[in-house]
Amino acid sequence: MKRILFLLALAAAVATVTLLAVVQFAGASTNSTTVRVTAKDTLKFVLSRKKAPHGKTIFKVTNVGRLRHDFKIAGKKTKLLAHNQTATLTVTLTKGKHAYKCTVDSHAAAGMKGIFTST
Ligand SMILES: [Cu+2]
Repeated sequence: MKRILFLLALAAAVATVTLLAVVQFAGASTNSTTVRVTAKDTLKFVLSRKKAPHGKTIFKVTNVGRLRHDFKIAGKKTKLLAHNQTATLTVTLTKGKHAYKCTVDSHAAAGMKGIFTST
């Protein structure tokens, strides 16, 4: 009887360790991707990458232009950026295509927009 209890305790301990390992592994999969975005007065954005694994995505947006620009994606946007200012925008993106744009005046209509793909 004692032997059976010991085996049950051992099984429970193994199950606990396995569960902890699985939880840790799941935690490791919440990695994020950083995308560098450059806003230019040619009314274009240049992105360091146009796709990334879905999930937490960090856009580091720098305005190298003289005009003011912002960056909007997935319902979130940066503050209005003056020359050489940088802002960080963290969004959680679902699998699929996400439109981004500058919301200043008619910048988007002039070309300051694009599609970011989450895989
Ligand atoms: Cu703009």
